[in-house]
Amino acid sequence: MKIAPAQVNSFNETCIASHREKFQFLGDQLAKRGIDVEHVIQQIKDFQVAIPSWALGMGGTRFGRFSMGGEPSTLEEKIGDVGIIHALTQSAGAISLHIPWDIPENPQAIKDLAASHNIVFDAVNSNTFQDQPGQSNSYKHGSLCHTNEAVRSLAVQHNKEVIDIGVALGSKSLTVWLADGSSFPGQLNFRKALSRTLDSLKEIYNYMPADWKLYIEYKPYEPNFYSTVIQDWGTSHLLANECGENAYCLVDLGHHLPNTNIEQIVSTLMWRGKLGGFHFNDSKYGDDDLTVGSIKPYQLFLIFNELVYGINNNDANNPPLAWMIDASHNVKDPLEDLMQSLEAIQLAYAQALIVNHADLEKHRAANDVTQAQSLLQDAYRTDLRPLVQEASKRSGGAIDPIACYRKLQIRESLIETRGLETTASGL
Ligand SMILES: [Mn+2]
Repeated sequence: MKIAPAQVNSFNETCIASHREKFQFLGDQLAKRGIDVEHVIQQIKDFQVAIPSWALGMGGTRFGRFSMGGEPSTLEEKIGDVGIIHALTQSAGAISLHIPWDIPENPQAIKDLAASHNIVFDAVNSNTFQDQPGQSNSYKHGSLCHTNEAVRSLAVQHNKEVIDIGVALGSKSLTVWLADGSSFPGQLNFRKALSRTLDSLKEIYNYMPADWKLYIEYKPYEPNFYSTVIQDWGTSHLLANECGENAYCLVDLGHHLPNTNIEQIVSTLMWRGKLGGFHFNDSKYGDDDLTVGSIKPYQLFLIFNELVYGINNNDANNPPLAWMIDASHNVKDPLEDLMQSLEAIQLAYAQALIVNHADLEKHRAANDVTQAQSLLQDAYRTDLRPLVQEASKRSGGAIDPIACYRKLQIRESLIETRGLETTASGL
C-alpha cells in the first residue's frame, strides 16, 4: 500500500493551527538567541536515516516472539513498509538489506519498486553468524577468524556475493559485523584469530569496487561471552587502517559496555577521518536494541554534538556518515517504533545544531566548567519538537507521523492485506 500526499496533507490540516502557534513561538525564541532557524530546518530536512530490512517485523528474544499481524513477509513488502515510514516522515529514504534474509530475485525490479517510494539502497549487510540450509561448513566456531581455511573462504565468498548484490542495487558500502569470538578462556588464540580476521577482511576489501566503503562493526560480547574478535573501536580502527582508506569503523550504540563514553569515541574517530557510520538504538543493560532515545536521550544529544562538531571541523576529510537504525521491536508496532526512533534522532540532531560552539570554546578556554556544562544542557533542554515537525511538514511529511499513521489505520490495512500470521524473513 502507498500513502498519497493528499492523505498526509489532509491530516496536517487537522493540526496545523496548533502547530503554527508552537512553531511561531519557538522560532521567535531561537531567533532572539541568534539561531538561524531556517538553516536548522534545512539540515533536518536533508537528514536521511536508513531502515534495515530486518526491523520491519516483530523481533523476539531467545524466550519467544509475539506476532503483530500484517508483518511484511517478502522484500517487496518490506520496501512497501519503508515507503510508508518515508511518506509519513520524509526522513527514511533508504533501506539497508541483510543477505541472505533478503536476496532480491530480480534486482532491477526491486530497484524500480524502491525508486517508486523514493527509496535508495544503503549499505548491504553480510551474515556469517548463522548457518544457512545445506551450508558445506559451519560457522559454529567463527567465520572470518576460523581455524579452518575452508570456513574462512566460505565466509569471504559470502561477503563477495553480498557485494555483487549490492552493486546490482546501487549500494555503495558493505557492513561487516562478526559474531566471531570465544565463550571460554583457552578456546581461542586471540592473536591468531585477529590476524586471520584481518587477512579475510583484506580479501573482502580488495574485492569491493573502488567507490565502495567497508564498515567494520565492533561489539564487546554476545553471542560469545568471553571474547569477541572485534571487541571495540580500537580493534575496528586497527583493522580499518590495515585494510585501506575506504575502510571505516562503524559505531552501533548498543555495542558498548555500560557507561562507555560513546561521544568521545565518535570524536576520536572523526578526528582521524575513520568514522564510517552509525547504528542507532538505545539500551539500559547491553545490546538491548530499544527505541532510539527511549533510555538515554542526553547521551544521544552529546553524541550528536560531537558529530556536528566533527562535520563542521572536518580536517581529516571524514566522509559523509551512513546513518541507520538497528533496533528490534518486541512489544511495539515496528513501524511506530521506527518513527519514534526517527523523531528522537532528528530531535537530538536539531539540539546539537543549536549549540554555539564558539561560546563553548570560550568557556573551555577560560576553564569555566559551570558555563560549559550549562551551555550544552541549555540546548538539550530546549524543546525543538515544533521545529522537527515543521521540517517534516515542509518536506511533505506529517506534522505528527504516528498520529497520522493511526488516523489512516495503516496497521489495520496491513493486517487486512497480509493477515495476522505473517513472519518477516530472518526473524
Ligand atoms: Mn548493528
